[in-house]
Amino acid sequence: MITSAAPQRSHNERLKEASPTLAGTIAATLADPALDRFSDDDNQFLKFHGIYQQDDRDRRKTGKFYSLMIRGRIPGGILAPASYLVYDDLATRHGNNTLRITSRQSFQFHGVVKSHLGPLMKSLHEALLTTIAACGDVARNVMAPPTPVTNSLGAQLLADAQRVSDALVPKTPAYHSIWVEGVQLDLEAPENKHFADPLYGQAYLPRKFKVAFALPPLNDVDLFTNCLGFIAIAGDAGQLLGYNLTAGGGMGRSHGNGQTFPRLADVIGFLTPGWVIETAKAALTVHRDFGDRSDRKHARLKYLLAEKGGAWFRAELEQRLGFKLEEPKPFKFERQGDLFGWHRQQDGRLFLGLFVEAGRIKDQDGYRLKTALRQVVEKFQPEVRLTPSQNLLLANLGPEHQAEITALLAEHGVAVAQQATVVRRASMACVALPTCGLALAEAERFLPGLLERISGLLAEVGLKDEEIIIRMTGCPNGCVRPYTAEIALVGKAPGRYQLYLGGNESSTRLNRLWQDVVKDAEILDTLRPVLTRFVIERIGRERFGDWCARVLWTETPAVK
Ligand code: SRM
Ligand code: SF4
Repeated sequence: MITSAAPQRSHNERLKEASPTLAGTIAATLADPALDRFSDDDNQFLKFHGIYQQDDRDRRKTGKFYSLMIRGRIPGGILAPASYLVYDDLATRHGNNTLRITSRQSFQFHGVVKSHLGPLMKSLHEALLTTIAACGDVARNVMAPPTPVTNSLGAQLLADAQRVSDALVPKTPAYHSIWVEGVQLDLEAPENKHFADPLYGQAYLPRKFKVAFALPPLNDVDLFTNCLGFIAIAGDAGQLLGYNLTAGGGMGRSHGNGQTFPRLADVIGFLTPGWVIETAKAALTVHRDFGDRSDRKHARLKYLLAEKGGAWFRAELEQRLGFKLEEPKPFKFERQGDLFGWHRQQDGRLFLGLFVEAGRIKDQDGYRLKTALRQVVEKFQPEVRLTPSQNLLLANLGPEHQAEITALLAEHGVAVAQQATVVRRASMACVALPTCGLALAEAERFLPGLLERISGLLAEVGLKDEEIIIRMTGCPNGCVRPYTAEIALVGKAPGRYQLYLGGNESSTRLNRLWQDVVKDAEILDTLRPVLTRFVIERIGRERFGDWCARVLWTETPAVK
């Protein structure tokens, strides 16, 4: 009889099982000043602690210059003023004096050298902040709508997001021992050698797991791109009835590997608010138990949904929960994005939405956003909210301070009215070069200049004030969710991008590959004829992405 051998577990799987505390030899390396970097295996463990070892790719010709990227765990992107000031201060003292708002409502420090890592992490901990599970094969930062709502539904939704985030944090003792006590765990001690996380077990998940909450009609969290989603369903009186559960979304793909693809999540069923935590945990264990542990490119939950189907997932979930989900309730997403400028909250106080180009809070030339924000937060103590579009909201401000804050920002070159063109405000770029080890092309450093030229092109073809959602990534991993944008440029090689067209305003549709290779210098010439046709052929106020889906897709076969 011929039996097929079980597929071999990947190197990462064997690592996790061999060192389930995720301690590795991080503390020992940290304590050794002669070492300028962590070992390859420790790099894998570091991710679970929210840390990536990187090297400056601009300087590779002259050698490898290592530094660390550190990512916070900030559920819903909500920070008390004191916490914001800690992040700001640590970026100045230990990082490259910038803070990077991520596309999942967190902060990243870049450029932290090894000798600064320990002090930075300890200071975060002392301020009751954490980076645990911001990266790694675990549940990542939980997203939730950042726009302030003071009704009970909004508050309950944020509280649920926070509770889910807390419930999915791994319990390893290594985080505390390394970053707080500075002690290398004894890996041979039985309690460490045989440590098993109560939720994740010894091998954690096959891959990352992403959770988001959304409040229709706004889909500002890009809900369907997440592994697991909770769509709030309101009753007639505006109360929270419960959530529609979604599962199996994800963006990441690889060039030349047709087995990898972006996918929008399926709507699975409806649950009442009391079941949120148990449902999130049960869904995570479905990924834990069934995800592919032999091929990391095929290990996301989305591939299980794609191959086994939503009904299978629902049945697995119900079996673990011990009850049947209700059928999904009707809902409708209409738009995404942030509100900029001054807005009144329902409680009479104000919030201020600030556009942050590619999420980078910095001081540069006459634009001193970092200093300005520090002064505003110190003086007026707003709650700070990071948005999934890499922007920032200052919430709970008294109307009496509006003029003074506007003036203070203006003194630092930060405008409150007309912060950026409409197309720039709707854009996102991933970090890419010089820090991201996976970048094939520029993104954060290239998009601002490109948008300048695209704005010119839009004016030229008669679309001056047209909002078109444009996203750029340095590789196909999809870190700013390019596959739901109206126009996406996905890095293929230095100076070369794939061009995708046809996402929509509510982020409920994937775009399609329109051109496989566009040189950076030719992007405008490639877009010009398409935009010109759009102006002639659009129906009424039809958006660019919708026109692409209605017209372009029907006349042109999808590029393979
Ligand atoms: Fe991402 C890997 C940056 C959101 C899909 N991502 C990376 C790494 C860590 C590169 C690496 O593995 O060496 C990047 C670090 C760059 C740097 O120098 O800082 C990186 N990802 C980011 C951030 C900072 C992009 C940004 O400009 O804002 C985002 C951090 C979010 C956070 O706070 O947690 C970020 N990454 C995303 C998203 C969007 C989202 O989650 O909503 C995605 C697509 C959604 C998804 O997961 O499917 C995403 N990142 C990936 C992937 C592809 C995973 C896959 O399924 O194939 C990788 C590569 C990997 O994991 O192997 C990746
Ligand atoms: Fe790096 Fe690619 Fe993610 Fe951009 S999309 S940050 S290049 S992994």
